[in-house]
Parts: sequence; C-alpha cells; structure tokens
Amino acid sequence: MLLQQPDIEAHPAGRTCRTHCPYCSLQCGMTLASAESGGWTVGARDFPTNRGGLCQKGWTSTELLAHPDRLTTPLVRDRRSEPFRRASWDEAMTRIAEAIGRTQQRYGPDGVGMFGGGGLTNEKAYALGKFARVALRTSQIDYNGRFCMSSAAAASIKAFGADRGLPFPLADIAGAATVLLVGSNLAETMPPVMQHFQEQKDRGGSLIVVDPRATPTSAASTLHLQLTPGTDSALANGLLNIAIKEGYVDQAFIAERTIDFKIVRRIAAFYWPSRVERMTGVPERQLYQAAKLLGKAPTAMILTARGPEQQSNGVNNVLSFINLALALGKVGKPHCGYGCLTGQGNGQGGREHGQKADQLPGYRKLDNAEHRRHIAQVWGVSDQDLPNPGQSAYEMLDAMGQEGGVRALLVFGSNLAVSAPRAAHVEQRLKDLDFLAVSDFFLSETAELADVVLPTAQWAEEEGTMTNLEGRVILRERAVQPPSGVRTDLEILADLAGRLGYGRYFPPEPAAVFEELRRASAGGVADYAGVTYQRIRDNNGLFWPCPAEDHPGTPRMFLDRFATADGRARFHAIRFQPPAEEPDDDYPLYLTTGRIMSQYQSGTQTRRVAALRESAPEAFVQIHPSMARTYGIGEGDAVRLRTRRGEATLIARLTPSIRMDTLFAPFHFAGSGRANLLTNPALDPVSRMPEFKVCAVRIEKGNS
Ligand SMILES: Nc1nc2c(c(=O)[nH]1)N[C@H]1C(S)=C(S)[C@@H](COP(=O)(O)OP(=O)(O)OC[C@H]3O[C@@H](n4cnc5c(=O)[nH]c(N)nc54)[C@H](O)[C@@H]3O)O[C@H]1N2
Ligand SMILES: Nc1nc2c(c(=O)[nH]1)N[C@H]1C(S)=C(S)[C@@H](COP(=O)(O)OP(=O)(O)OC[C@H]3O[C@@H](n4cnc5c(=O)[nH]c(N)nc54)[C@H](O)[C@@H]3O)O[C@H]1N2
Ligand code: SF4
Ligand SMILES: [Mo]
Repeated sequence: MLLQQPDIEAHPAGRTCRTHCPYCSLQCGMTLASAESGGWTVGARDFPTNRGGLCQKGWTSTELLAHPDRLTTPLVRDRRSEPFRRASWDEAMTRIAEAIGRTQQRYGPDGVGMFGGGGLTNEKAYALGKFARVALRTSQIDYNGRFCMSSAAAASIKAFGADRGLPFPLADIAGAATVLLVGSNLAETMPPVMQHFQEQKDRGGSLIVVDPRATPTSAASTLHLQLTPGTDSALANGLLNIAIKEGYVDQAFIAERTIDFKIVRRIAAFYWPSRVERMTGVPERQLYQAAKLLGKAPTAMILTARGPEQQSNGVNNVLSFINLALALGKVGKPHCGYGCLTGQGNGQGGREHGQKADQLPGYRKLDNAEHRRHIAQVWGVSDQDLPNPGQSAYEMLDAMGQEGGVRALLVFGSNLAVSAPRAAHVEQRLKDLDFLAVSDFFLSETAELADVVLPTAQWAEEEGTMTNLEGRVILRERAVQPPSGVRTDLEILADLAGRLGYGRYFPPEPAAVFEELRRASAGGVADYAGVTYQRIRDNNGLFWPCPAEDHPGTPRMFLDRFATADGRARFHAIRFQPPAEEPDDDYPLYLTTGRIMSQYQSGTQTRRVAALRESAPEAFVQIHPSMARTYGIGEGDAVRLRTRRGEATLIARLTPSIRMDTLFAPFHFAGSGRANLLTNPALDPVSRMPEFKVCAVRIEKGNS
C-alpha cells in the first residue's frame, strides 16, 4: 500500500455543522454530525433548493473523508517511468518552483500553464486566476467549465448582456405553466430538484423534455420530443415557425424589449413543420403540441443543459431557444425566462472570477483596458504587467509539449485523462509535458501521470463560498479537521507564490481571499461586494449582483431591463448547421455521452464509494434492442466502439429507451471503457466547447 491511512481528528461527538454537498451545482443543504463511533453522518437540510432532499451521492459523501486511498503526503518522482515516492512538502514545493523557473527561463512565461475546475470554491478560482496572472505572468490558464456550460454562457451574454445560469430562483419553476427542458436529465443529475417540477405539475403545469433518449426525466414529462442528436436548432426554429403562424408571438414585448426580430422571423419561415420533422425526427404532431403548450401558456420557461450545449454549434443551439423564448415574450417576467442548468458545484462562481482564459474577477474581461486597470489596482500590480487572453481548454491541452505550447502544467480540480475529449491524445500530450503537478485528494488518472502530486483538503475540511446554479452565493462551512499532512489549495498557492517571490499577494485564509474578491468584483457584472460570510449564513445565501452590504441581493434578473447597453435583448439569426461529424457507411450510428445517477464526472470520487460503485460498477453503452439484434449483440456482451479518434470496450445494455440510430455511453469510467477515447474535439467557434454530445460511431461485438 502506497499511502497511509489518514488520521482524522474528530470533533466532539454530537457536534452538527450546517454545510452543503461536495458535488453538483444544486449544492444541496446538508448537515454533518460527528458520530459516537467516529466518522460523520450526513443529514439533509431544508434549504430552498433541495428542501430536505439529497441524492445517493450526497448521502455517501463523507465516506471519502477517511478513505484508505486518500493522499496524505506529497508524492514525487524523478522520471515518469519510476514509481512515486513520498516526499516532504518542502521537497515537493521546491520541485514545482524549480520546474516553473526552468520552464519560464527557457520558454517564457507562457511555457507554464494552469488548469482549474468548476468544483473549486470562489476563493480558489479567484486565487488560481490571480496566481497565473501575477505569480506566473502567464496567459495560459483555463478550466473544465469550458467543457461544461460555456456555450450557454456565451449565448446568454450575446442575447441578454450577462450570464447568470438561472436568472431566477429554482422555486419560481413551480409557477411556470409550461417548462421546455432541453437536453437535461435532471432526475439523474440533480434528483432533489425534481420536487420543484412535481410542484409545477401539481399546479397544473406541463413539462416538455427534448432528449434523444427516454430518461427518468422524460418519464416525468407531459411530452417527450426524442430528436436526432445534434438537431436542436432545427427543432427550435421549427417551434418558432409554428408560433409565428399560430399567432403565439408577443408583438408588444418584441417591440418594447428586444431588437432584430425581423431577421429571425425570415429565417424561421424556412423551418416549416414537415421539413423539421424530416430534420429532427420529431413528428409534426408533437411539434404543434409543443408549440401550443408553450405559446398558449401564460408563463413559460426554457431551460437548457449539456445536451444542446456540448456541441460544435452549442452557442447557436442555445441562441435558437433564446429566440423562441423572446418571441413568445416569456423572458424577464415572473415565472418566465431562459436558464442554463449549470453542472459543477461551483460551475457558476467558477466562471466569474478569473480562472477562464479571457477573464478577470467579477466577470470582467482581460481585453478591456478599464477592467484591467481596476483589477490591477486591487491586486497592487501594474495593468501593463497583466498578460493577454490565453488559449481555451482543449486548445491548450492539444498544444502541450509542442512548439509554442505549454511545457509545464499545474492542475487543480480536474481529471483530464478521463474527462477531456479525444482522451488518448490528451493523455499523450500530458506525457509530452516536461513537468506536470496535480493537486488532488486521490491519485486520479491524471495525477498518475504527474511528476509531483500534492494531497489537498476535501470540501468539509475547509471553508469557502460556492455560487449555485441559481446565482446564489452560499457558504460551505468547515466541519472536519483535514488529515495531518494535507494542505488546502489556498495554502499550496500561497506557499508556491512565496517561493516565486510573490508571497504577499496570496493569503492562505479563505476569508481573507473572499474579502479581496469582494473588492475585485465590485462594479463588475458578477458583483459580490455586499456579500459576507455572515450575511450568507443569515439569509440562506445571497444572489449576485449584490453591490453593497445593505443590498438584499438580486434573486431575479432582467425584470425591467436586460444587461445590454440599451437594455434590450437581442435576437440572433440562426440557421441549422449539422454537427461536425455525421453517421456514414464506416461509422453508421450516432454516439452521445453523458451521466448516470450514481457516478460523478471523471469518477475519481464516486468510483471510490462502495454503494455507488456497486450500483454502477463498469463502463457500458446503451443500445436499442432492434439495433443490437442486427449486430448479434446481447445484454451484457462486451462490445467494441470505434470512432475516428479511437476505440473503447464497454458492456452492452439493451434498452428501448434510446433511438434506434443512437448509442449512449456515460463518461465516468477510466481505462479502456473511457467514453472520451471516442469523442470528437470539434470546437464551437465562439465558446470553444468540444462536441461531447455527437459523433459518428461503429459498434462490434466482443474484442474482434
Ligand atoms: N449523477 C451525476 N450528476 C451530475 C453530474 C455527474 O457527473 N453525475 N455532473 C454535474 C455536471 S458538471 C453537469 S454539467 C450536469 C449535467 O447535467 P445534464 O445536462 O442533465 O447531463 P448529461 O447526461 O450530460 O446530458 C443530458 C442529456 O442530454 C441528452 N442529449 C444527448 N445528445 C443530445 C442532443 O443532441 N440534443 C439534446 N437536446 N439532448 C441531447 C442526453 O441523452 C442526456 O440525457 O450534471 C451535474 N450533475
Ligand atoms: N464525454 C463526455 N465528457 C465530458 C462531459 C460529457 O458530458 N461527456 N462533460 C464535461 C463536463 S460538463 C465537465 S464539468 C467535465 C468534468 O470533468 P473533470 O474536470 O475531470 O471533473 P471531476 O471529475 O469533477 O474532476 C475533479 C478532480 O479534481 C479533484 N477535486 C475535486 N475537488 C477539488 C478541490 O477542491 N481541489 C483540488 N485540487 N482537487 C479537487 C477530484 O478528486 C477529481 O480528481 O467533464 C467533461 N467531459
Ligand atoms: S443533487 Fe447534487 S448537490 Fe444534491 S446531494 Fe446530489 S450531488 Fe449533492
Ligand atoms: Mo459540467
């Protein structure tokens, strides 16, 4: 056994701490109570989002605190062919500081890159972005949110002038007469949120689900549109065509609060229902039914998730649904609106405070002179010294170790070897690096490739703020002592900054970082100036923008005006474009990828929880029984999937819930079952989002 058992210093038995779940963006309220027998028990809390509910992942989350695989000492090695050996913090940090110095001397500041995560607290995301710009002076920093909601974020900024995933609280859903849920499997990805949809249903509301698969979410719907993967904007334009024809559009709203409807109207004319049926596979009758449910409803919401967003046309897909919401006049009014269902624990806050390649804190822009000046002044540096925007996540990974690319990489909060598209290529690029350091609490598949691994604290062992999918800033309280030998990411950054001569810029305490973040974000789009830890405790969180300590926060945005210069929302002319790759003779099926209930993301955490592993132990692919018969494939057979990127071996699961022409594989598993060995890194031109949701695939039985 490489690693020692951690010795968790228990708090007095009976102590209960109010906190939030470590995983997804619902950030369910939970309590942790120290048990007589040692360890901690999880309780659900009546927080406005989860109302006393938790999913299986939340209930089992404390199992990882004292897990035998837990890293409790830094690991180093001289050569990647050698096994790791334990090292002191001083040795590990010295190695990293020296590697940074060596690399930057040879290749300049941009020779060193950083990769962050949407699971990091606001304090960490802020510190990471500042560390890159101030201590490393590199432009090369991006994060896994690029793979998550970046298309929806870009679309919201284009249409509304600002991006807050949901511009209204979840509780508003219950009051919407119709909800159109596009490419989201909430019943598995955020189970407790279904309470809000149940309440909506109980009040007589309708739910329309758009997904190529029948899912537990579509099972709760009034109408399921089972479209062909990658045809979302054709569907949205088709619904708009009917809405215009049937007189559902809100002319007064369009005239008062929007611009550019005329061009969109002209484009919608080309998407008559029978044509859209041919393009999307959704029957005309269902198109009319959906348009009517939306058009006649006094209030309606359109919500998107990764289905339409993780495509090379992701931004346009989202814009086409925003067009529909605007045309119906269902935005910027109570119980109405467009929203993106952000995914990671801090998927919202993680995209606001500077770990993105083009961004500064407060949702400011690195290429805006005024924004640069403000942040430079808060940081106490010269704006001349701030680098320019760098490469997006996949572009940075693709260039690693190559001419002009990053040569040394520091990773905080992402497991790229499993979760990045075209994973075998990314794995090779990670190996091409001169130096890789990873901070994690387990030896993830990415950490396994590193030169230095730093053991970091888990969620319950440090405090920090997260911003949930509603834009509500919440506080995760520290409930447990970290095992001895473990440091927080902020402590790691502070130590490293000290070694690079920038120690005074990087306090290790979350509260001190948050105070600075408040000042840095002041006056920005995502303004946290009025948020304090105490106010969060007293108010069940605070919604940004919250510009002053006497400001109540902003649960609902866009009620009077949009965040554009003239206050009006923009329509965008969107023509349907097919995905980058479509089925052909060699690769005759669509492959789409996503999530299942009991695993989380790259699985570093959830594959280590016994109950979760038992319920989803191995990589599998869903295939329609008729299609399986064609290939002679039976339930439980090992099958090989091939795409132009590579091949993967998975177990066949036969289910009539999937379209005949489509396969679905979850991406949570490592090794030869990795879905990302297959996925296409074709990028959206605006958001630089890879096309995780559509590619062309061939299936073969067994290992033949
Ligand atoms: N259990 C669990 N929960 C999670 C996570 C997890 O890993 N596990 N991760 C969290 C994170 S980071 C995120 S981003 C969210 C994601 O949450 P979701 O977006 O709900 O999850 P996905 O399974 O990625 O995709 C949703 C649906 O999109 C459908 N889809 C596939 N192709 C298309 C298409 O072309 N068009 C349309 N309209 N739909 C399509 C899929 O069939 C799938 O059911 O979940 C969060 N919650
Ligand atoms: N094929 C396919 N691929 C996908 C997707 C898909 O739908 N299909 N979805 C994409 C999406 S939406 C996302 S969000 C990404 C997610 O994929 P990843 O970026 O790999 O996300 P995680 O698996 O959550 O990785 C987080 C890692 O950091 C560690 N970690 C967690 N918290 C902390 C912390 O506070 N500090 C440090 N230092 N480490 C921490 C965890 O142990 C884990 O190893 O995957 C993307 N990849
Ligand atoms: S829904 Fe998300 S936040 Fe809630 S318990 Fe499950 S994983 Fe945790
Ligand atoms: Mo995500």
